[in-house]
Amino acid sequence: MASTSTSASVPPSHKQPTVIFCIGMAGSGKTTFMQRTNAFLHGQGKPPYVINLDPAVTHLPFTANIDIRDTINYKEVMKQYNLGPNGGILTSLNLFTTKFDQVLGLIAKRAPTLDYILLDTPGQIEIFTWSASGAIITDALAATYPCAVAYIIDTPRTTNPATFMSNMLYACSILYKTKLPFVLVFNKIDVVSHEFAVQWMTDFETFQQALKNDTSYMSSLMNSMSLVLDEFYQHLRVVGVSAVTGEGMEEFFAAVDEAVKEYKTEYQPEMERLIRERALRQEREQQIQLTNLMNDMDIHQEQNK
Ligand SMILES: Nc1nc2c(ncn2[C@@H]2O[C@H](COP(=O)(O)OP(=O)(O)OP(=O)(O)O)[C@@H](O)[C@H]2O)c(=O)[nH]1
Ligand SMILES: [Mg+2]
Repeated sequence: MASTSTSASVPPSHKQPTVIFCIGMAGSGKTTFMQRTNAFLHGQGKPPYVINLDPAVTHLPFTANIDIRDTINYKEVMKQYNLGPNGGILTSLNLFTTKFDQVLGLIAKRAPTLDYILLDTPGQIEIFTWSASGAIITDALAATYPCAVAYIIDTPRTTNPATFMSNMLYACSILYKTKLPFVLVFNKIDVVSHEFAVQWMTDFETFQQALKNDTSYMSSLMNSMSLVLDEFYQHLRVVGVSAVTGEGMEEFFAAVDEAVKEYKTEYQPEMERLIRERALRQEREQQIQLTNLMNDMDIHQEQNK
């Protein structure tokens, strides 16, 4: 976990907006969900601070306060560095991250008047979740503000047990990588209800039943994995939403409130412990260096006598 200078400069008494990272598979509805969340918060009289980190998006259905596309031209980056589309997005994000201290500065100025900061991430999920830039951005924000990951799932495309399982494994890996409180957002419930998913997650038997028709070796593998995932499910908040109709937005924000509590009781103390440990280690190293220097000086003086 990275600490930043801003974390030290914000007194705990200051109002601190909650940061929501919208992460999910390509086409799961992250950008539409951002648009809906933005509209919902405007309706509540709590306009959020909106950041777009997707350099490849052609049309944003909301106005972003900070847009990666304002400073980085993704097509130019592809040309200049001779890259394909994914390499281009990753390099654009890396270039943007080198200026992220400026973004933190802008956010810090606005933070006292804000309730929420929303971040949209690139369609290719691993570009954000498995890159150094993604880690720097999440860690830098999480060092200062309460953060939650909204993991957006395309519900109609997750009704198959194998697809469901792989999506959950991906979510699990992101949870363990970021260590941030998680909200599983089953999107597009105007098309398919997320009830089946809630059942699979809360009642192991129903998932077993769904797997019964599958007699391949994958079936027994999934059986075992679903047992492993049971522990993961225990620590999650699950909501169903429709980014198109706006259904489920109150439930989503109730889940975010819960996630913020978890941030304060689990993530923050752990982060502070790591910062204390690092400071102690640095102090010890300085002490050793000082002792070595004193010893060297003693030897030098002895030789000159
Ligand atoms: N029916 C329905 N369609 C939705 C919903 N949310 C998003 N969509 C549609 O899903 C498609 C993808 O939505 P986006 O918001 O672009 O998804 P995204 O995750 O940002 O996509 P990338 O950034 O390209 O990965 C669009 O056609 C949206 O209209 C929803 O709640 N219901
Ligand atoms: Mg998008």
